[in-house]
Amino acid sequence: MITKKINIPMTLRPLKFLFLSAIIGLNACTSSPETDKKPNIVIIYADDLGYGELGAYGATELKTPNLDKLANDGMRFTNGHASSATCTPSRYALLTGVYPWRNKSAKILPGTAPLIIDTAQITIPKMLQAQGYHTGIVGKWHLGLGSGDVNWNEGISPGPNEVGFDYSYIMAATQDRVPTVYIKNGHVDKLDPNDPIEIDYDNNYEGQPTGKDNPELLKMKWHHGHNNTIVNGIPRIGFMKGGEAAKWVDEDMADVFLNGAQNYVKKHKDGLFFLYYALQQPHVPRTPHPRFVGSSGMGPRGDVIVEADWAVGEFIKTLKEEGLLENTLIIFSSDNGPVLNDGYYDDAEEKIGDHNPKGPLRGGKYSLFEAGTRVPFVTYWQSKIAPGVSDALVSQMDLLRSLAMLVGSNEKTSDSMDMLDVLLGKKEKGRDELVLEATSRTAFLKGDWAMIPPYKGPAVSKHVNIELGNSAAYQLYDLKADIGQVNNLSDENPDKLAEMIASYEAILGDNGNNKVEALELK
Ligand code: NG6
Ligand code: CA
Repeated sequence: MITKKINIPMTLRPLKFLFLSAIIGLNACTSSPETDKKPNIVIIYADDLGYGELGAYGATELKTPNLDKLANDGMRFTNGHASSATCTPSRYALLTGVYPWRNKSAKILPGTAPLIIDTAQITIPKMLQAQGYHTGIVGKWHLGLGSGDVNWNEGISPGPNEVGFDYSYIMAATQDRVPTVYIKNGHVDKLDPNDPIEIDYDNNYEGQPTGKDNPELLKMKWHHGHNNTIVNGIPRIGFMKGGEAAKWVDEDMADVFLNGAQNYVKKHKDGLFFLYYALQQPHVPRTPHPRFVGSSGMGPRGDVIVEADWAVGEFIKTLKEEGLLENTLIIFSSDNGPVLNDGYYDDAEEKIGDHNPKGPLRGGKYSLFEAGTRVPFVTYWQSKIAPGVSDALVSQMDLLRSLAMLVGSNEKTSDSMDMLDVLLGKKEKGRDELVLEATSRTAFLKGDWAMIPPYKGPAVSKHVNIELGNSAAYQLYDLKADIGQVNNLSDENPDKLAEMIASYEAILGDNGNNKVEALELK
């Protein structure tokens, strides 16, 4: 687009937009029936992708041309946050618009956990359904299924279809957890009824090899945890029996989810649709398709990021071919920050070279420091969003209310704020404040400041080698001057600290907790 070449500061962007609208003959600032048509909406959500992982966010060693194009042709947010430094809580907040710490079940879930979204609760897909959208999810779920003791051989409910998705094609939890099968609209896909599935997170099934006892059967070795049932030569978390024909092939997963996403939009192109395309990369186990092995020079972790970038490119190509790209709002982000060794020996640390997954930030996945939750965050809508960069503070939790505003819905939640104009690049000012969560602890952002209350527990997780944010004292950082959170100003600036604590406690109310929950890394 012509606009790409013109670099105008954010403050002048409204002018830029008018100017460009004039030269390209569009009148994007006044409404007409055509331009007021509701868009299709797609959320593409990566798993464990860090702030510094994309070229558009400063990566130089890893090539991500498709995501860079999306970011450079859309609004690229430099201060966009996942709600948590781990997956389940972030996904809960994304879909429900509610802080994850309000729901005590919003923690990293085993594959057998019950659904943690109340089926009466409003969600993005439910809100959009009521506005005439067809809604689908393809990819990682990790929000629990059923109401306890799921029989995997029958209808699995409640799940995505009961909280607003008309169509679902998912993995239940994570790629490293059983059950290692795809679930389509509440039924295990390709299940042979003569080979029923059993799942147990505590006890193995008799005679079944495990990662712990049978290292000779492994093509990927476990580093911590991940030593239960072996599927496809990869030891998992949890025990699984049966379901041979239904088991996924990890190396095909990117293609399977991509095809699912492409088929979904092809099928629903004539009406309005919402697709939540939840990528599995670069979460462990990192299993690039052979086409991508070696593509990054960084081992499997880099290779699956290249693979994810390719998949996003292919998906956007499909939108284009189907004539849908003009009027589809695409939101791209990640559920939490990066981690290198997350439980398998896969060369992630050894081959990282000069790539810096967290960019200039401190911490990573599981951390209360910025790299835990500050992630790539991009909005793209060819006919409505002019390319730009925004420093506004935005949270994924705000999507519910913002998308409601976009489509004319009155739905609101306790915590989701209307950031529509910010997401569309029409307004510069984002949130004033935001509570962050990481493994049941919370921290606080306000203005340029970050405050982390004292927590017991290790400063650094030795397994994943990440600074968790735990300290005996309050931490206070001026992110404007110190984005790397090096200088703790809590002693120097007691007034600011007191102000931060007061605002934070006012939001948390009875949910305030300074107790540590030990990070469960077996
Ligand atoms: C941890 C796992 C880790 C990953 C994480 C969830 C162990 C030792 N570690 O407990 O590998 O699966 O849970 O990641 O089991 S998340 O992105 O879904 O939150
Ligand atoms: Ca994750």
